[in-house]
Amino acid sequence: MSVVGIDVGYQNCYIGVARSGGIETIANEYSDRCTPACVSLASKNRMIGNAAKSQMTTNFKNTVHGFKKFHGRAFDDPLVQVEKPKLPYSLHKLPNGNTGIKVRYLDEDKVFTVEQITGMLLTKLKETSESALKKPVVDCVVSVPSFFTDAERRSVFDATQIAGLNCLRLINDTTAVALAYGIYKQDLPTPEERPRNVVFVDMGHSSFQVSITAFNKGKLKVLATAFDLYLGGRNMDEALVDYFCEEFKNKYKINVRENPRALLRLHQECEKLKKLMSANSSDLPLNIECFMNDIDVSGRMNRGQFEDMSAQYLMRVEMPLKAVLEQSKLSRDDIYAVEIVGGATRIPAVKERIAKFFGKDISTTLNADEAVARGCALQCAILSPAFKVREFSITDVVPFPITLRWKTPTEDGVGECEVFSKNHAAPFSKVITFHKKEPFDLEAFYSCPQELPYPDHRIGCFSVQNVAPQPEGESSKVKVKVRVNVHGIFSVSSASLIEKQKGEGEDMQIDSEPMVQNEGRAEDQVSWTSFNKKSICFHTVTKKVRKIYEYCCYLLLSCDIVCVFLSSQHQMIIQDKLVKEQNDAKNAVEEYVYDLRDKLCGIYEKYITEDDSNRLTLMLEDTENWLYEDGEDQPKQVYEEKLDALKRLGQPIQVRHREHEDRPRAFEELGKKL
Ligand code: ATP
Ligand code: K
Ligand code: MG
Repeated sequence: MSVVGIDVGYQNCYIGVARSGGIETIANEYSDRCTPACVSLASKNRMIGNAAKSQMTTNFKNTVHGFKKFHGRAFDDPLVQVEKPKLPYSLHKLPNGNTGIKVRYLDEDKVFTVEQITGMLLTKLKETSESALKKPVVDCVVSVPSFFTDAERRSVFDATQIAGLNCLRLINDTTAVALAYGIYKQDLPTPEERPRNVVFVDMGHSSFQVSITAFNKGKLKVLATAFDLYLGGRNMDEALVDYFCEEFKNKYKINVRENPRALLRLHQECEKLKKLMSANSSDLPLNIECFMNDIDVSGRMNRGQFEDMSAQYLMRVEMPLKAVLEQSKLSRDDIYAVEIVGGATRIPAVKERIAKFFGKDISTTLNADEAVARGCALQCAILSPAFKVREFSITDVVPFPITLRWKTPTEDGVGECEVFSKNHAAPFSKVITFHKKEPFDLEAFYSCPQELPYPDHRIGCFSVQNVAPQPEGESSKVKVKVRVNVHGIFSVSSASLIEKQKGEGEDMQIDSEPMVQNEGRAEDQVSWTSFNKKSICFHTVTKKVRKIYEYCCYLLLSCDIVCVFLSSQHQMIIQDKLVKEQNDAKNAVEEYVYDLRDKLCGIYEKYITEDDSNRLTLMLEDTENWLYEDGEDQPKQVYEEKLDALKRLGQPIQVRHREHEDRPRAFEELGKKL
C-alpha cells in the first residue's frame, strides 16, 4: 500500500511520500521536486509537467496551465470569464455548461474537461511516485484550497479518480501545513493545558490563505480560516508585465500584447526578475534576446519600484489576517507563532506586512515549497493501516455555513435550518429528526451567497422517499443524517423511518453527534453502525437517499463519465508510451550513425579497408538523410531493423578493434600471474 501526499498547486506540484525513514518529498525524472502544473497536447502525444512547460512558448495554443480555478465552475462563471482573455489557449462551453479546454491533440480538435486535464497531471505525479517507491501507487491524499466549495472539491475528487487514484482525503492546504508543523513537536501543551495557537499563512501563485490552529499533544484543531482568492505571486508578475509592456511600447514601438508568444516570454522573465528582487534590493536588468520583430529588449527594475507598482496587492495582505484573527476570537498575544509557506511569501514586502500585523517576527521553520505535500503524506500515513505513525487527530472547519430547506404545510410553506455554521468542526455528522406524512425534498445551500467565492449557492437537492403516515394516521418520525465528510464535501448520507411515534405535527430537532476522527474510507460503515444502534425500531426508508439531481444539476460528472474518462486516460498513456518508444528507437539509430562515423575516422581506422570504410560512411550519410526525410516518422520496428542492419556492418569492425585492444592487456595480465 502506498502512502503518498500530493500538493496540486496552481503553478507547482509537489509529492510527499512516507518511507521507513519518515516523510520525504521526491524528485521527478528531471531531478526536480517541483512538477509544473502544465499539460501540453501535441499531434502525436502529450507532455506533462516539466516537458510541457518547455512547450509553453512554442506550442502555446495547446499548452494548458493555470486551470486549477476552473474546477467545478461553469463556463459562464464570472471568474472563468475574467481568466479567459488572459489565456493563450481557448476555453469552450461544454454541453452541460461546464468549462471545457479546447486544444489540438492527435491532429484533431479536442475539448477536455478540467477534470481530465488535472487527471493527466495527476497520472504524471502518480508515475513519478511509482518510480520513486518502485511499487504501484493508488492511495493518496490531495490538497485543495480551504475556500474550495462543494462543487470545486467534487471536481478535484473526480480528477483523482480519472487518474486511477484512490483519494483518502482532500485536505485543506493550510491544514496540511499545520499537520506538518505539529506532528513532530514534542513540547505541545497537554490536552488540559491552554492550546498553542499558531497562524499559518500560505501565499502561492494564485491565492492567499490563512488559518489559525490550536495545538495540544496529539491533536490539532483549526479555529478559523480566511483567504483572498485573487491574491498571489501571479498578480506581482502581472504588475511587472504591465510595466514592461508599456515601457517597450515607448522604447521599441512594439505591442507585446498582440504577440502571445512574446507575452508568455515576458511573463517568464518577469517572474525570474521578481524572484531575484526578493534577494536583492539593487537595480536589476531584464534582457530578452530576439523578443519580437527581431528586436532585443532590455529594461531595469529595483525592489523599491516593484513595491510601488504592486502596492495595490500588498495592501490586500492585511485583510485576511484581520478576518482570521477576528473569527478565532483570539488576541495577538494569544498567538504563539506565525508560520509562513508558499512561494510568494518570499517577497520581503509580503513578509513585512504579515510581521507588522501580528506585531511579531514570522517563523520560517517549515519548507515553504514542500510543507503542503509533506502534510498530505502525513495525513495519508495516518489513514493508511499499512503505516505506523503517531496518533494525531485533525479537526478542520466548515468554511461557509450550510442551510437545509424543505417544504412545510405551514403558512410560509418552507422550513429552514442552518445545519453547519461558519467554522463548525469538520468532518462532522448530524442527525435531524422530521415528522412527516409523505416523501419530502431537502435542499442544501450555502447560507451566505454574498460571502461565498462562488456564483451558485446551491449545493444539492436530496429527496427522501417512501414516507407514509403511521397506521393511525399520525406523522412518522424520519431521521436524516447529514454530514460534511473528510473531503469537506456536504451530503445527506442516510434517512430512516422510525415506526410508532406519537404525532407531534411538523417539528424538527437536531441531535449532534461528533464523528470518529481519522476514519478515512471506513467512514460510511462507521456512521451507519453508530446510527443503527441509536434507533429504537429501525426501518429503512431508502438506504441511501436518492438525489433527484446530481449535485447542483449540472456541474458534476457521473460515475459513467468518470469511467469513460478513466479508460481514455489509459488510451492516452499507451499512446504516449508508443511515441516514446518510437522516439527512443529513432534516437538509437541516430546515435549509432554519429558514433560509428566518428569511430571510422578514429579508433576503427586501422580495422577496416579504405574502400569498405568509404562505402560504410556513405551508407551512414544516407541513413542520416533518411532520418530527416522519409524516416522521420516510422514505426518503431522500422528503426529497429535499420539499427540491426547498421550493426551487422559495424559490429565486425568493433570486434576486430576490441580483440586487438584486449590482446596486449591479456598478455600483460598473464605476465603478472606468471
Ligand atoms: P497556489 O497555492 O495558488 O495554488 P502554488 O502552490 O502553485 O499556487 P507556490 O508554489 O506556493 O504556488 O508559489 C509560487 C509562487 O511563488 C510564484 O508566483 C512564484 O513566482 C513565487 N515565488 C517563488 N519563489 C519566490 C521568490 N524567491 N520571490 C518571490 N516570489 C517567489
Ligand atoms: K505548491
Ligand atoms: Mg499552493
